[in-house]
Amino acid sequence: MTAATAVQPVSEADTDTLDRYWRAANYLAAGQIYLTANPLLTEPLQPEHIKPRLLGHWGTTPGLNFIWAHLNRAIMAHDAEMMIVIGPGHGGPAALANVWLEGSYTDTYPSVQRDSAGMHQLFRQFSFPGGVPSHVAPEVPGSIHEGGELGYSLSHAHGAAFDNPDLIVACVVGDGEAETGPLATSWHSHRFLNPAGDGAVLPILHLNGWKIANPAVLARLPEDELDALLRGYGYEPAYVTGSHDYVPHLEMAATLDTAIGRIRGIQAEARAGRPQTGVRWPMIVMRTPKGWTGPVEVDGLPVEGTWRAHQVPLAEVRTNPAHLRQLEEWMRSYRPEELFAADGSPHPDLLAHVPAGTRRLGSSPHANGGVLLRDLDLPDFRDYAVLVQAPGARESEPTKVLGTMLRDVLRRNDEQRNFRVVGPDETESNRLTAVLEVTGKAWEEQTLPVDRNLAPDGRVMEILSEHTCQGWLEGYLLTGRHGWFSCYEAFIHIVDSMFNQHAKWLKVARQLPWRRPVASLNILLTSHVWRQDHNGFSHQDPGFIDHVMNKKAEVIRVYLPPDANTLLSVADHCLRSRDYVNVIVAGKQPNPDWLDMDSAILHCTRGAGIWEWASNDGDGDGAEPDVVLGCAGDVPTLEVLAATDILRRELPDLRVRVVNVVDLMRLQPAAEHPHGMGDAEFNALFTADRPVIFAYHGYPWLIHRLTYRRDGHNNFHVRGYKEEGTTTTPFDMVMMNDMDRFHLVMDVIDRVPGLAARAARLRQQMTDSRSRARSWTREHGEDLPEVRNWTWSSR
Ligand SMILES: Cc1ncc(C[n+]2csc(CCOP(=O)(O)OP(=O)(O)O)c2C)c(N)n1
Repeated sequence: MTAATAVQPVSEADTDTLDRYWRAANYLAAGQIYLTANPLLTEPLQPEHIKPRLLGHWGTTPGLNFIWAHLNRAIMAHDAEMMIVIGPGHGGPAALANVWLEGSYTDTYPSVQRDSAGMHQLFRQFSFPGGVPSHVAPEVPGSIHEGGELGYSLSHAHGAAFDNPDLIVACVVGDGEAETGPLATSWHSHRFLNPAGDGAVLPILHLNGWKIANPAVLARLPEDELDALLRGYGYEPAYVTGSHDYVPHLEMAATLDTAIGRIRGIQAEARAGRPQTGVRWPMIVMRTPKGWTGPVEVDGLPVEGTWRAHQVPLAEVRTNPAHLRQLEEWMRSYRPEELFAADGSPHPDLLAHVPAGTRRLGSSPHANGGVLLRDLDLPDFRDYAVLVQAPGARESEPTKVLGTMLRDVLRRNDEQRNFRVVGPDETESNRLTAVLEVTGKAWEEQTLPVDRNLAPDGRVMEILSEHTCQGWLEGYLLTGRHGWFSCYEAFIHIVDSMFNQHAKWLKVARQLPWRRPVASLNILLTSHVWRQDHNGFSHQDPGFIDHVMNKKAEVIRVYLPPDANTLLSVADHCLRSRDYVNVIVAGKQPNPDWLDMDSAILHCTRGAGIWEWASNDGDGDGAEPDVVLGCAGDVPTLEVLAATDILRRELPDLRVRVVNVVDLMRLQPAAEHPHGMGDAEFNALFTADRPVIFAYHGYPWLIHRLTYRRDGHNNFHVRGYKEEGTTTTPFDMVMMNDMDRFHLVMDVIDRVPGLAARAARLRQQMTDSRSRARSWTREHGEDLPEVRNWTWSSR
């Protein structure tokens, strides 16, 4: 990176070039929205040249084109490496126009050349069946941010900037987008951005005044109030204002020059060992009309500079000759004959400020992060194994054990700086504390003597905004790095919608051969539904798994490791995987260690399997089980084993098979999910005709949803979380939801044919045990000793 250098101010000739480029981009954007033929307007516009369905968003587009044109110049003038994140990603026509003009589009899609045939194709395919989406979707080179769901631009931009010291990420924030919760909190992201080791983000707040139908709040604030707000967020705002009559090329160029100079100045100081607190990063507030340069009025109503410009300013072009005429006048106002040669290629002079090769915004390798992805240097996860001499003989805290492995992942990859751990203030609460032995928690603001583990270059990132955590990590992953997100299970729902968007992105990206695979998004859910001693009902919701299950099977994985060694094995697998969202649910409380490491690896490789040591079916004589006890999740596994213990003691003739499921997707049919089991295997495991009592970590109907096509589905009886909870003991919690060992035994008695009469006394004992366990908690404030101290006794 070059240090702050004096840059030639732009000349009038430069602004003329920039303006020609801008006009070309605006022309190409309008053409995409409207035209299906006659792209260069070589003949008068006819209704048959117009698309039958007019789709797309014009309003934000000319402003985006203006920004892109100026970023190009700044990249060249400052020899800068830049990337663009477009918050109002509905402005797809702008991104497509620019990547076509700069040649990135043709490099990515050689069938769309920079000539009239290519322009025709560019126009026709936009928002057209079988063509390309109207947004800055994965199909658009140079993008890591769809923008369809507003709010995530700044957090994505910061994720891209972390550990990319030479990169400046220009981030366009819509003034409507700025009203969203995620965006509002993400202004603080720079407080976690280290000028020495990270790149920079240059926010460009696009005050075009309107959303779909309403004014945007920030656009209507008195200037001093807006300025105070942005300064309060820690920025040094600079203002660029344009209007119908005035295009502020000179101001924009000078403002970008100052901003980049300032960024480099801040970085130079920090990199020279003179870090400062309270750094004020530059940002630009660009106030220009919505639908700038488009129709001023349509049918006597104002359009340019109003909400009416948001989508398609002229709606009836095919049927209304006045609209058709107006469109032609509008498009000809850009003087395409001055911008494009007869063969449709852009005149080389208007590309004078367009950078070359990978400096083009549409060709940034950071925006196709898989090309930069380096494998993590992973330790051997077996080295962190807990010793298991007999199943359940010892306990450990699974996430604490995992923390030691993650610590070493951080340590081993410290030099390549491509792994971060994010979480909303919970890394220690989630018992991943060991990671802090090798790094700090990122923090650029003031510190107090009482603070612990804060460090400007910390690789653990904590902000109490699940949105920002998720956005940072998505930006980090999509630019070719790796990470780990740990979150309280109930509050991961805060990012349901962000998860949706990321899963959609992955689904589409996987179908684009030029987008290289990126590291998976690993989400560890802990402090889960069954262990809420401190908090209770508000902190109980295992429904994220149900939500995740709605997404395309090829990008979704859900793991429920029952103990520490299986968690280690699952984590290793997830850290090596690509292009998935891996959801791992694991407890942080002391939990029996069931499997030694070799068995854990075998079990995780199978994904679901019979726990021979717990089962007594097939003992010697190969007889079939009378009942299958299924379990998925650490607490359900504990309860199933405790129930098995009772059954084997009290009903020794009953043949019980215990099946544990660690990879939830194994339950699905093979046709539905790549991990799905074939029917023969499923029947062998669960039988086609024996009762299956299944204890599941989350809401019970998910297991039904996953198994409804199986032969034995009618025999599946699932216990899980029934939305009952409060601040109470662990066992009371499972009893409240009828997933306790006593209830599972009752379920077995009720479901195994012939057992009801034979085991009536045991059933009654179980009811009594539940009552006793409940009264004990009321009297003593803790669980019954026989429950608390229960351990698996192998027989
Ligand atoms: C979270 C979310 N809520 C609602 C919408 C619907 N929507 C699409 S564009 C838009 C207005 C956006 O305004 P702004 O961010 O200022 O963009 P611009 O005016 O530049 O188009 C809205 C509300 C959305 N895309 N995402």
